[in-house]
Amino acid sequence: MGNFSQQQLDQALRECAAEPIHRIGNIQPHGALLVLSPDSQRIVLQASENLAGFLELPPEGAIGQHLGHRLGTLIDAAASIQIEQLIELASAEKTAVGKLSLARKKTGPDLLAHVYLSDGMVVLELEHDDVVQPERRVAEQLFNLQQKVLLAEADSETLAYFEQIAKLVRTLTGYDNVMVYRFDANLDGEIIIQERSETAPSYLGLHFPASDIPPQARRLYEINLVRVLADVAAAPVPVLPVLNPATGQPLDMTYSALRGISPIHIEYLRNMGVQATMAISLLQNERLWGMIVCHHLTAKKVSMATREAAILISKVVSARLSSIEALEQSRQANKANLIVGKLLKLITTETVVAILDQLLPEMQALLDATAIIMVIDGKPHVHGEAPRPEQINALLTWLATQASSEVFACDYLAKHFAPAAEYADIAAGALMTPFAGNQRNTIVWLRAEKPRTVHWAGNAQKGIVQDASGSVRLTPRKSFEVWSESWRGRSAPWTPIEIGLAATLALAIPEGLAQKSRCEQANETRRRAETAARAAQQHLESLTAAVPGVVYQFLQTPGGEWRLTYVSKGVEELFEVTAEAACRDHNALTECILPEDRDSHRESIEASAKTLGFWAHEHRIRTRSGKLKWVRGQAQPQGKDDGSVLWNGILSDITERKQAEE
Ligand code: BLA
Repeated sequence: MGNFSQQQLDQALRECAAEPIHRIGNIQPHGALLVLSPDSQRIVLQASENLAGFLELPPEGAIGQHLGHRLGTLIDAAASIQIEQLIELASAEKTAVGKLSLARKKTGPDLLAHVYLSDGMVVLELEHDDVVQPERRVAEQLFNLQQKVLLAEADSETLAYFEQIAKLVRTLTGYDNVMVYRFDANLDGEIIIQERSETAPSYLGLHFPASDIPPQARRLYEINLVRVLADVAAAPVPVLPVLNPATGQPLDMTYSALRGISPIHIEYLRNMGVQATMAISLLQNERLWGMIVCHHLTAKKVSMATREAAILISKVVSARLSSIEALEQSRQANKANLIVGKLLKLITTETVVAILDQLLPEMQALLDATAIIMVIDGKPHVHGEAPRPEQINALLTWLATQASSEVFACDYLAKHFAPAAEYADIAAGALMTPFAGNQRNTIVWLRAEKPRTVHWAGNAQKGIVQDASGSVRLTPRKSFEVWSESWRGRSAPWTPIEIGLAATLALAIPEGLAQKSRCEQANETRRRAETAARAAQQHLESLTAAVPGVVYQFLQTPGGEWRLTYVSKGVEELFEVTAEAACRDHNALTECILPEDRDSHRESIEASAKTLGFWAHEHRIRTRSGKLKWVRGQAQPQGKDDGSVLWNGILSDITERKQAEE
């Protein structure tokens, strides 16, 4: 045992899932069934082999007839009208139940009818109204239920509530054992409440693996809310002909109250020592949340009225479960909204790092995680008790291969990603939001290991068998003796609400922050460029300060305008004009030139601009304070592509030389 590959086990599970239980082709023998054509003729297309026990007519006599004609001798006009009314009701409500008054059938009990539609055809299921279960009691019990439901607090899944419900179901139905069975996120289940007779075994607190109820059965139970199996030992009755003439397939009995139960499940119940069952679906927002499973140690039929009451219980409890979830969801959504609101408030004024400092702890707490990693433009920002950076990088790389458009949730990382075993104590579970945009923006929550011992009802491994050909099959295990397994490397599972919250946050937060981070990066680049420019300027200043005279850069625009683009500090000594004033307006310098030297000065510059020849000129200036000075200018022009000319040059004070010459 236990030496099978995952592939073999998956194949075995697929085979269980492929059994078409809703088209099983038979019913339980305590009732009979007729399939009628959708048209007004109501021609009988199929009938159960035991029809004679209910309508005193063998199936071969009924098939091809229509209700109002030959069958008319059995189903009289009054009953025909009742059936038509039930069909009308079933068209609106999926199923309908009523008593038929059959004039001919004076002997024996009345007939109860259950009507539903199947691929457009009408299915009429008949049962004898002989169950010793006074309807009045059912009504009383239902009244009781209403009261209990109304009095119960509506905001938590309290065990006390389910205990009440289990007690109610037990008094209503009389089963030996009534259990509330709840699925976890992995679809394994646990008996959370049990109300039983002394002879029924206790399963309270025991777990049952997901494979006990294959996926097609779960889907069916989301539609058909109550299943009754009256006797595991009763031979099922075939519906004839096996293939429905309209569909070419066995009849779709999704809504049936009499459907024969899968032989695999019957074997399961036999192994458990159970002879009759009823199972009531409990749905939370249309997903199977759990079931009320009823066992009886001997054969047991329930009346249609009781079955209808069970459907009502299913609906009432399901409505409550849905509203509890909705309440919890809106509570959590409010918390998520607060976080998003905070982000919006901070995003314009704070840096990404400062925002993350504030948001990450709250986001971590929201999903009850041990650590959170916010990946912004591929860069992880970590908060909480997380694995080492290189471990996080490896984990993120692996998670990226799992990414899809849906939230990825895993409560057993090491099973799928072996290196995670090293740090399971701090990160055994991970939940990752879909990548936003084409950037790797995502949020990853990590959860620590939650070691625990799970008590199973039997070891499901014992039900795995290999036949002579080598293929592996799952069969119901023989023993339901407690079998304990210690769970390591797993975290608490992620609930649908948490997964929904993560999806909500994923919409707002990583992209917003990535945008912000890109802005910050752009700002940072600009700031760096400015700093670099300032540094270069200072460098230039320190160089030019060491040069005697004035270092300058002078520009003639394509339009012929002149501008000093740079002038060193020396200009203040030479011209008594600040460098800023000179750059603002070069006339601050040219106005100092003596009027008789101005023309030659201008002409020499124009000539240099035209020929791009080296410029050299000597002229006199008078400074603000009245000093007369000789200035020599020399500069190398450069012609630019746009037609402008740029000179880099030096102005020097040659007064002393001139005076010496004179
Ligand atoms: C169905 N299995 C079920 C159902 C339950 C369980 C409750 C639904 C029955 C119904 O709605 O009437 C399991 N029964 C349990 C559990 C308890 C219980 C957990 O009493 C706890 C107290 N079953 C197996 C294996 C397979 C399998 C290995 O163990 C498949 C290979 C199949 N289970 C199986 C099938 C059904 C089923 C096919 C559908 C039965 C049907 O509705 O026809």
